[in-house]
Amino acid sequence: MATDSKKEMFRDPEISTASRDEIHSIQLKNLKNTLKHCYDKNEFYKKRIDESGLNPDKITDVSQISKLPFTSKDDLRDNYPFGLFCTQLSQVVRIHASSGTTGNPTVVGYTSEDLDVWAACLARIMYDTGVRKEDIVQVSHTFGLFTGGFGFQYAAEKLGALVVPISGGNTERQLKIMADFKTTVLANTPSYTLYMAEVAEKEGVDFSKLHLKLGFLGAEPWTEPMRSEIEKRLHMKALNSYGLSEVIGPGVSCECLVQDGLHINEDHFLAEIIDPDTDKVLPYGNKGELVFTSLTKKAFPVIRYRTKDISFIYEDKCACGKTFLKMAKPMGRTDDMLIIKGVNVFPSQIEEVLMKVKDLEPHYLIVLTKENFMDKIEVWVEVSEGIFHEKLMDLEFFEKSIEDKLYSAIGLHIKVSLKEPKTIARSEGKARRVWDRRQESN
Ligand code: DLL
Repeated sequence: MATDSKKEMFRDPEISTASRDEIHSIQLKNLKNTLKHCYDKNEFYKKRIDESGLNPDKITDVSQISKLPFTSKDDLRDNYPFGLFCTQLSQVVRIHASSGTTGNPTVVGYTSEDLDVWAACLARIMYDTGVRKEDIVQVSHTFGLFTGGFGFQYAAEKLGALVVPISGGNTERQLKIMADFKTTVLANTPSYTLYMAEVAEKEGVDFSKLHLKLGFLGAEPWTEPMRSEIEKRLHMKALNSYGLSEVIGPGVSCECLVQDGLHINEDHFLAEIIDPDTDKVLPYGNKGELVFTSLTKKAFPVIRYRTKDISFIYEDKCACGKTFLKMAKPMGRTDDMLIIKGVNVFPSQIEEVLMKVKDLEPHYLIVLTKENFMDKIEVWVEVSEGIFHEKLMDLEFFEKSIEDKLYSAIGLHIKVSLKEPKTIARSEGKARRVWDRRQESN
């Protein structure tokens, strides 16, 4: 990764290192424009803004946005497919959508200007972590209605890198291309990245002999122990990249090389944290639900979109020089939270414990069932090669010791069931960590 003195169009260090006052004034200007645009172009938003009594022209501080109601996934579904678009459909050049398990998918649209903004957001992140036009970027996120593939494709192209749009799946081929093309940067989900490591070991591919330096990993929650495992096995630095289709896709926020919190692209996205139960805005540093307002999109702006992702936001004098607010890596989603016997549990808390135990593989599944009308939680987790064939007694002892660790971290008895290596389904995209079988049980 070489240095590049030429000023590129996505390079605007004067914004990402500006004073907080300057950032606020950029946000204020962009917020007013966005609200006016939504008001003029969309009946749904016009009604909402009228009802709130807020006059976009009279806003003097971005915090006044709290007068406006939230936009929820249900609002998007109720207006399926194009009801919340704020431009003519003829100006929309791209659609993405998020699947969702029930009901209509949520559909998002981009004008060609929006696509430029999106690419610039992510290109800036990549550039600031050292990615240059000499790099070879392998995009193993899927291409399609999911934003991961195209998001990284256009961003990496914008900074002039060579992009390999391989998409997800066919892991042996991924590894061959990684070796043959001398891939230096990987865009992927963390779970699929780990699977790549597993296949590489089976195929005799040695990552220390490949050229990977940096991975932008995201689209699902992951933990610090998982990061260490990925960095160790793939011989690269792994950065957490966050985004969601409703807000733009990847490029909303990402870690810098300091790897301590994700800088939010604040000139494009206004972040708030709210208490998901009371809907009240929380001061910086408090954990709650992330809410985003887009500040520069035209086809599909969102006002106070409730992400259901749990995090906290904070100011930090980051060693990288950026002054953008940071968000902590998302710990899970309000709708991921399991309530078992009155205890709130997030899959990521279970992962955190499992990943610190020696001789366990980073492949697990949380299985929920019902017994006598009571919820039962069990975690299946693979043990390392070799261990499984040791005496059964030892395995039982091992299971019990993990159950104790889970109990002391979470305060809940979670049954542990050790599984043979490579028996839990792998993902080539976002991993599914919970198998809810409660409807099947009594
Ligand atoms: O996952 C966009 C993306 C693509 C982000 C590639 C990063 C890399 P959706 O499919 O709409 O968009 O899913 C969005 O995924 O609300 C979070 O719950 C989760 N998510 C995304 N990034 C992270 C992350 C893309 N770094 C939903 N950590 C979000 C935890 C994440 N969860």
